[in-house]
Amino acid sequence: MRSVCPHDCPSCCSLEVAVEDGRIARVTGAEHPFTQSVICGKVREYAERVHSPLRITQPLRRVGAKGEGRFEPVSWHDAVAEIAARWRTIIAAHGGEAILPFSYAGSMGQIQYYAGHPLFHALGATLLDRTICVATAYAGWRATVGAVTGNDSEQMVGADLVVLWGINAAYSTINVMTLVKQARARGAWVVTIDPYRTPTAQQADEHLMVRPGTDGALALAVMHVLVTDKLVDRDYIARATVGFEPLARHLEDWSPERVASITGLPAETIVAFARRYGATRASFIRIGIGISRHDNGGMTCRTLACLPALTGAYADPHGGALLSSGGAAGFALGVLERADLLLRPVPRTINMIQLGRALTDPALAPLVKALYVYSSNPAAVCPNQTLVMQGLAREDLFTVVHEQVMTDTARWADLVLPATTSMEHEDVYRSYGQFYVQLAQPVLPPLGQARSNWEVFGLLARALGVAEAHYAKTPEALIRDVLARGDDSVRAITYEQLRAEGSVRLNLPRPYMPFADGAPTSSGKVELYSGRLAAAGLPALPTWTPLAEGPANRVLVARYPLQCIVPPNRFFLNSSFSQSERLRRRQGTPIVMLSPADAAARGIVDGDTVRVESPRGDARFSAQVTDATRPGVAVIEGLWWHRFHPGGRGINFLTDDRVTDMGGGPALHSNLVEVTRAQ
Ligand SMILES: Nc1nc2c(c(=O)[nH]1)N[C@H]1C(S)=C(S)[C@@H](COP(=O)(O)OP(=O)(O)OC[C@H]3O[C@@H](n4cnc5c(=O)[nH]c(N)nc54)[C@H](O)[C@@H]3O)O[C@H]1N2
Ligand SMILES: Nc1nc2c(c(=O)[nH]1)N[C@H]1C(S)=C(S)[C@@H](COP(=O)(O)OP(=O)(O)OC[C@H]3O[C@@H](n4cnc5c(=O)[nH]c(N)nc54)[C@H](O)[C@@H]3O)O[C@H]1N2
Ligand SMILES: [Mo]
Repeated sequence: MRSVCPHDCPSCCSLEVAVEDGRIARVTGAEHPFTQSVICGKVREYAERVHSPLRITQPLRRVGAKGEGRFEPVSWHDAVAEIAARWRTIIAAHGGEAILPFSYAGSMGQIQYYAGHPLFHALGATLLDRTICVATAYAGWRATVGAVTGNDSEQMVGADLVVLWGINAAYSTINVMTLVKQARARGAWVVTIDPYRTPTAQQADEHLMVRPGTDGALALAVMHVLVTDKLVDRDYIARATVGFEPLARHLEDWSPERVASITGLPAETIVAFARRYGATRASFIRIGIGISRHDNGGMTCRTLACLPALTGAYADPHGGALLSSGGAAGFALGVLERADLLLRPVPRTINMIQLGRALTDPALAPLVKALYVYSSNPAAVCPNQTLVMQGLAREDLFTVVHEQVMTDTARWADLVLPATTSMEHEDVYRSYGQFYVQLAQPVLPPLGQARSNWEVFGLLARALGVAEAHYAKTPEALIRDVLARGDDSVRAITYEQLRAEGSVRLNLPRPYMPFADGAPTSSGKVELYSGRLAAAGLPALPTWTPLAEGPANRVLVARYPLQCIVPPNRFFLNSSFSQSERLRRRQGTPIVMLSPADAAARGIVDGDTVRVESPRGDARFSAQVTDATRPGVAVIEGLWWHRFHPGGRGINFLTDDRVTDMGGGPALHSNLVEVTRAQ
C-alpha cells in the first residue's frame, strides 16, 4: 500500500508499505519522480517504530514523582475530563495565556500539524512562535527574493556545477544525492561547503572546509571576484535586480585575501571557486537549513541568495538555487489554522526555543500553568536543556503530552495520551524540498487506543465547548478546502486525484524558474539592496558579521576555545528514532569529532570518554579523533534522548536559547566549548 513519510525532512518520500497479519512487514521507497525508490535507513526500519516496545497504546496518568516515569492507565473519557477541568480552573484563575501549547513538525501532515491551533485560539492560550527550524533561513531568503521558493532541484541533473552549501544531503535528504549523482555522471563538477567532511563532502569533487559561520564572507568574496573579473550577467542584473551599484562598491571591501583569514580557506581556493562559478551559468546551489543555525544565519542565507542573480543562473533551466520549496505553493492553510478564532486582544507570543525560560521566569505574567505538548520532544530538541528540565520539573505545572512513544518529555507529564502514527491516520503532505503534494490513507487501524492529533483536539474542544463547529469537519473535508481555496499551483488538484494517484505535482511551470525575470519582493526584483532590511535596522546590503559566540568573542574563547557545531546524524531524525534500539546500535554512541591537533593538545586519544562544556552546561561523549574536522572545530552529530545519553544529559545542555539575527530562530551551531578527558 502507498503511504508518505511524515517526518520533518525536505524529501517527503513516497512509500510502499507491506502489511502482513496487521503489522507492517516492510517499508520501501515508491517509484516516484523525486523519491526514485530510494529511502533512508531510518524509514526502512519503520516497522520497528510503529510496533516499538516504547509505543504508548493507552492514556496514562502519573502516579510517581514528576519525571519518574511511573503511570497508571486511565480511560480516554477520564483523561479528557481531567484536562478540561484543570484548564477551566487555570483559565478562571490566571486567564487563557497561562496555557502554553508546544508543538513542532513531528508529523508534516498538515491536518495533524495544525490540529491544535483552532482550539488554542478559541481558549485564548499563549501563541507559540514555531522558530526552531527554518525561521531564520526563511527570513534571510525572503529578504533577497521575497518568497521561500527556488529552482526545482530535479533540474540540477542538467547542471554543469552543483554546489551543496551547508547541507549534508547524504544524511538529511538523500534523494538530493540521487540527483547529484545523476548530474555528476553527466559531467557536473560538485562542490560541498561544510566545516567538516560529511559523507556528502566525500562524494563531491571538491570540499571547501570553511570555519563555521563564515559563509557570508565567502559569498561576498565570490561576488567580489565575479565583479572584478567581469563574470556578471549584465542583462539579468538590469532586468531582474535592484541595488547592483551600491553592492559592487560594498564588495570592494571583501577581497579574497581578507576573506581567507575569516574562512580559513586559501585566497587562491576562493578565487578558483569564484571563477568556476562565474564561468558556469548552469550552476545549481542547494543550500541547507544548517547554514542558518548561527548568530548571523539570516544574513548568510540572504547573501547566498544574491549569487545566482549576479551570474543570471536563476534564469537558467538547470541553474539557480534552492533553500526550500516550502513557499512554492499557496495552500489555503488558513482553513486549518483558523486565525479568525483568535480572541481579542490577541494573546502574547512565546518563542519555542525559549521554552525553558518561559517555564522558569518568575517575572512572566501570567506564569505558564499548563503545558500541552504534541508532535515534538522538547526535552531533547530545545536548546538550554538545563532550564527546560527545571521547567518540566515544576510541581505546579500541569503537563499533558500527546505522543507515539514514551519520550523523555512524556516521562515528565501528568497525563500521557497515545498518538497514532502516519500509518494509522489520513493526512495531506506538502514538502519543503520538492514539488509534489501527497495524500496518505491509513494502512493500519490505530494501535491500541491511539488517536490522532485531530481526534484528540476534537474531544477537547467538545469537552470545553469551544470551536466545536471546526472540529465537526472531517479531515477529508478540510483537505478538499485546503486545495480548492489555494492558489493556481494547487486549486486544480482534487482530493479524488490525490486518492487515486497518491502524489500529484504542483501546477507550476517546467522548468520552474521563479526568479527568471525578477522576484516577488516589494520592488518586484531580486533585492541586492533591501530597503526592508534597512527599515528593520539591519544592513541593507549583504554583509558578514562575526558570530556572537565565535572566535571573535575573546572573553569566551579564553575559557571555551573550540567552535562546536551540532548537525543531524544518520540514523535519527532530530530526536525521533532515538527510541529504536536497532538504530541506536547502528549509530553507536554519542560522539564528538576532534581534529588530531586539538585532541593531542588535550591529551585525548580516539575512544576516550570526554566532557564537553559550554557556557550553558556539560555533557559526556566518546572522542573521535579525525581529520574530517579542522583544528578549532568540534562536531557533535545527532540528538540522543537524555536517557540514552551517557551521563543522562544530551547535546542541548550545551546549546543556547539566544536568537539569531533574523526570524527568531536558534543559533544552535554557534557554540564555544572546551573538551577535557572525563575523570
Ligand atoms: N538523518 C537525518 N535527517 C534529517 C534530520 C535529522 O536529524 N537526521 N533532520 C531533518 C530536519 S528537521 C531538517 S531541518 C533538515 C536539516 O538538514 P540540512 O538542511 O542539511 O541542515 P543540517 O543537516 O542541519 O546542516 C547541514 C550541514 O550544515 C553544516 N554546517 C553547520 N554550520 C555550518 C556553516 O557555518 N557553514 C556551512 N557551510 N555549513 C555548516 C553542518 O556541518 C551539516 O553538515 O534535515 C532533515 N533530515
Ligand atoms: N542540537 C540540535 N538540536 C536541534 C537540531 C539540531 O540539528 N541539533 N535540529 C532542530 C530542528 S531542525 C528541528 S526541526 C527540531 C525538531 O524538534 P521536534 O519537532 O521536537 O522533532 P523530533 O525530535 O523528531 O520529535 C517529534 C516528536 O513528535 C512525535 N510525533 C510524530 N508524529 C506525531 C503525531 O502525529 N502526533 C503527535 N502527538 N506526536 C507525533 C514523535 O514521536 C517525536 O517524539 O529540533 C531542533 N533541535
Ligand atoms: Mo528542522
